[in-house]
Amino acid sequence: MKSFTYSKETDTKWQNKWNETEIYKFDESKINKKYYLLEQFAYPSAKNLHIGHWWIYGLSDSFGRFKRMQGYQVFHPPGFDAFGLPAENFAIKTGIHPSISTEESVAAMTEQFRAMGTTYDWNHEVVTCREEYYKWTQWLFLKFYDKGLVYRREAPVNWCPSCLTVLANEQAADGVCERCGSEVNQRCMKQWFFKITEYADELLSSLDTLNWPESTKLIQRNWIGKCFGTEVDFSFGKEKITVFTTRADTLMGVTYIVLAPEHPLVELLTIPDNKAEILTYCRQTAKQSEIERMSAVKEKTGAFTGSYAEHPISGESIPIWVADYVLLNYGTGAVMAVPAHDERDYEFAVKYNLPIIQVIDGKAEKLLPFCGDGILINSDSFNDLPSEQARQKITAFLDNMGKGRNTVTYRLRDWLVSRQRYWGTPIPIIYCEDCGIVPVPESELPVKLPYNVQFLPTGQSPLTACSEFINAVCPSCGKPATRETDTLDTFVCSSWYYLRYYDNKNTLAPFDKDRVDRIMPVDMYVGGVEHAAMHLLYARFFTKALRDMGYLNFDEPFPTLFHQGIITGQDGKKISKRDGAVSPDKYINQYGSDLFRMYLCFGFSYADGGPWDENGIKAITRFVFRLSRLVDNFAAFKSEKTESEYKTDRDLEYVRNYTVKQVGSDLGLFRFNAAMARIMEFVNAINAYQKSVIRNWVYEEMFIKDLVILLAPLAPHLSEELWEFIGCSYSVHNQSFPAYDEAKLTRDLIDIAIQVNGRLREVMPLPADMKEEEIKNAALACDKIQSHINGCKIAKIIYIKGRLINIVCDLQ
Ligand code: ANZ
Ligand code: ZN
Repeated sequence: MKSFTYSKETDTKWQNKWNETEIYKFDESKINKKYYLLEQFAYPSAKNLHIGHWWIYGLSDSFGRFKRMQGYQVFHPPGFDAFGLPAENFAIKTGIHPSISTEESVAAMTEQFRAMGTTYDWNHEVVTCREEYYKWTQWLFLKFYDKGLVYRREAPVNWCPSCLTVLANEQAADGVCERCGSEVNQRCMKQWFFKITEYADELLSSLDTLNWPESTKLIQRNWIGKCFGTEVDFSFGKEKITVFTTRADTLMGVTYIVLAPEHPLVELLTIPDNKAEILTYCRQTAKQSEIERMSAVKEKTGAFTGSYAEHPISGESIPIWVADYVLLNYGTGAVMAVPAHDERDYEFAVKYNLPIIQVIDGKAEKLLPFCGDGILINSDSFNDLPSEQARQKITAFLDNMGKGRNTVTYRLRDWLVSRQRYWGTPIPIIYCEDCGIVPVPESELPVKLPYNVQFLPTGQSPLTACSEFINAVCPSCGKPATRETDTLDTFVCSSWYYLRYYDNKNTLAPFDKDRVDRIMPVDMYVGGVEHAAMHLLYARFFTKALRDMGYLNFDEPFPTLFHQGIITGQDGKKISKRDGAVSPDKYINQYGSDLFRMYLCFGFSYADGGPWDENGIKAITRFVFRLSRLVDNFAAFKSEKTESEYKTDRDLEYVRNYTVKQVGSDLGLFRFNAAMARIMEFVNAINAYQKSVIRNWVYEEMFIKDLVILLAPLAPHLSEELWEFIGCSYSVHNQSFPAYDEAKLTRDLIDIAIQVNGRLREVMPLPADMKEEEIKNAALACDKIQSHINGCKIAKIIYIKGRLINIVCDLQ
């Protein structure tokens, strides 16, 4: 008799079969049962899938397999976020063209995804660097432009001196480049922006509707940073300087005004004598990053414009300063300084000898600055009011005079999308000397990335030196014109990819509205928490904007989100290509891919991750060994015996039902490690049964089948091989997830005597904790009892707890 084996060859055998039979092809006729499972976009920079990829995509795939078995038509498409800096830097180093290295990576990763045994439906693949995709990224850019949601302006931007490109605020969050760690500085450049701020309020409020981890919603809330305050106008001749404050209650304590060095009024306000000093100061500021400028520990610096503004209530003259601790992009770019009650203003006032007027009485606290709320003093008619009330009164007072108003500001800035790089979606814009900014007409899309360019470490995009690309004809007047040479941040590509998958062959539009409506929203989005403030926010913005343009019918792309943890190296740092030792290939070649997948499932918590440790693989090897012996034993026994009646085994039934119930809930919650542990216990229980004296193969087979089905999501090839080995027909992956019997979920049974009109007719072993109603139902469901009742009307049922049931009928 042939014994069961599992190896790498088993993987290949079933991968081929799955391919031939297109088992994972999405069946459009079953769209009403769709379940859209999506993992974060794969980035094809590495030539090999490393453990991190297996972790993200392999385990999420197991979740998808479970959903299939629950009867869903799972839509699980693969894709590659294929533009980006690494391929271009690689080209500068090696001379290999980004399109070649990227397509090679895509091909290699595709092979590996197949080797992993994923349920991907490759018919729906999306690769962002291909013309058929980026044409539509450009198309969408133009739609946003038409709608006024894209604009170009001169802006101080985060510049990474090592990557030689601009970074979004989100990519320079700690003042260092997210990619290379270099310190970021500021530059002023003409840049393209998406007006995400227009959606700040909705992006914030609809967070409440999302089934996301609370911590992630909080990150988005803070990033959006909604803040209520007051705008106050200080007049300067005919001009007015509007400041934003959250502390209108301190208005009578203002002793100077500060403008951001880049504020448009600075030039006008600076008196001739002070021009030189102010100019030098503003130039120095430009060299620093926003983060540096906001640093609490940095010594405050500034310069006096020589001008004074009029206080809106007292009419006093207030000196106007310029200082880098005020940022242009927040509030109005100007503040009213209240040194008695604000740390930064206090420090500044002490340094430059400016007056300090206390207007809030902090009672207990005697030292200035006192930054809390309190009772107003030195504030004329507003004296004695508590801060909160004073804020309202003062704002209303200003509003009445037309010198102030309630306002809301957001921390969120518009999304800067220009990148001075080659390997990205070209921005479809032409500059004409006569017509200015002219969008490329739809019929001329895509604006193709030219192939023949030079990759040199000059800091300039290769596109700027590519005349074939730059020289264009103005679509509006026909004169020679030039193309925009910036490309789009890759986050633009990933802001809409989830809309393309289902309709990825569409050549007329990025997607068809009806089709997208049927497949969206994504039912489960699996991705890392690092995307909380970027991708997840951008994609939500895209969805909402496209809805308002009439292209979509829903508000949120990813109502349900799961974050997997990360697998770190032994040192606790994120695993990277450098950890060559942890390439999964050696395990896969040695043991087969399922062994590796099961180890990832078993050895770590998917939600938490943890440091990589290969020792646990042995436990899985032993498990597969025990499992193989179990089915060998079963097959041998079956071949010897004939089919026969069997006696149920209470313990085995209990473990079976318990396992089905637990594994079902564990898999639905990504608790793969718990599911694996339950399945191992189930193997032990079947093992014990095989040693019992009343063993019966017909009975045993039911449990073995369930076992193989339960294992299928976690070990797709191994289970398929087992399924065939025990004589079942292809495919285990088309089986339903087993049901369990709640009644068998207790080991403690008591015998209940069942009488009909006082005569004992049956004894039923029932769970000790079964409720009266359920026990009555169980008794009535029994055939033998029904035959004694014989259709007669039941007068009453008497139950004596833990002992008997007497069914009283009107016997005719
Ligand atoms: C007067 C005042 C008095 C302030 C006081 C604070 C305390 P949050 O809460 O973070 O939104 N501010 C306004 N615009 C600014 C800018 N562009 N750059 C730097 N600082 C700016 O902070 C709001 C407060 O930050 C505002 O309230 C303003 O200072 C300052 F006792 O106005 B306050
Ligand atoms: Zn023109």
